[in-house]
Amino acid sequence: MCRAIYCNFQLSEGGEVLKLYSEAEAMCLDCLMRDPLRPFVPQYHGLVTRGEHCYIRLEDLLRGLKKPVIMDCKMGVRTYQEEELIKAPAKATLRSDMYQKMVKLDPAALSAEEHAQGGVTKWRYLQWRDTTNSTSTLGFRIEGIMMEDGSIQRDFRNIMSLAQLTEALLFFTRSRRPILKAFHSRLLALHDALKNSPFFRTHEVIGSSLLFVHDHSSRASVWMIDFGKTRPVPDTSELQHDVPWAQGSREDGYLIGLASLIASLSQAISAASWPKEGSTGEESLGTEEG
Ligand code: I3P
Repeated sequence: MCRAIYCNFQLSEGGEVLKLYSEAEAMCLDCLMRDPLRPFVPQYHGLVTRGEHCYIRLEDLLRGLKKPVIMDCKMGVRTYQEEELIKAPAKATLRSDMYQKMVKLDPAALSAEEHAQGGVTKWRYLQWRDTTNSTSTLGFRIEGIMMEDGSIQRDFRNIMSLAQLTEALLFFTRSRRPILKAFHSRLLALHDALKNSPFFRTHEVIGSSLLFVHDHSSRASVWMIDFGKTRPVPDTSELQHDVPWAQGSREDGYLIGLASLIASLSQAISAASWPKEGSTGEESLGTEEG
């Protein structure tokens, strides 16, 4: 989440957010400003140069919020582009950092050859990563949650089941029903907008997140962010986004993730209505519920 929200961002003088320029992302944002999805993405104000770098000028989604709590959900059944997959065998740069992350979580997932090399390709890592959490099965994963005090909780990144995701949503919202309901309505509206969006029909949306934000005053919203790995499909093609991916189809499973999120929010709303005896709704997360 830190990568997505702050690490390559700077605050500009006008209260806008500056994000390091990417041609692919700028093209997507330009297109989105003329699409039914516009109300769901940060407003794009063009480019600006600061020193040696060029930046994308974006609406600050946190403006006016007091001590916001933020959750970043990375959408889709995969987080690598098909072009990464095609290039992978040819451009076999080995990443020792990614190998180390795999060793730490699941050394048995690595082959003897990979252990001997002490490195894996990025594609190999991303593909493995997508199967160690809810990405490949439920079509999204929680990348992280930023608390009121600015601390970032990443314990959610290996969550696999819908029940665990519901627990995470209850933790994130402190079981506050109005916030859960606001997120639920916003996602239903997003679903309608996606169905009517020419942009969505014609783009493979990879590595893009839904950013959930709320604060003490119960202001709550959800935004689509991060389009650096989103690519247009060839002229005559259109994607469905709600079918499993098969190599060559370019399907991203974005709507599978959205349906899972909506289902999880519905469960959280029911759970928030009937708090367990003695429950504050603020229990710590991390327990598997079945
Ligand atoms: C990172 C995550 C990011 C990926 C990044 C990985 O791993 O998969 O999506 O960036 O690659 O390190 P983790 O989930 O363990 O944090 P991209 O989505 O931009 O490819 P990077 O190290 O090459 O930036």
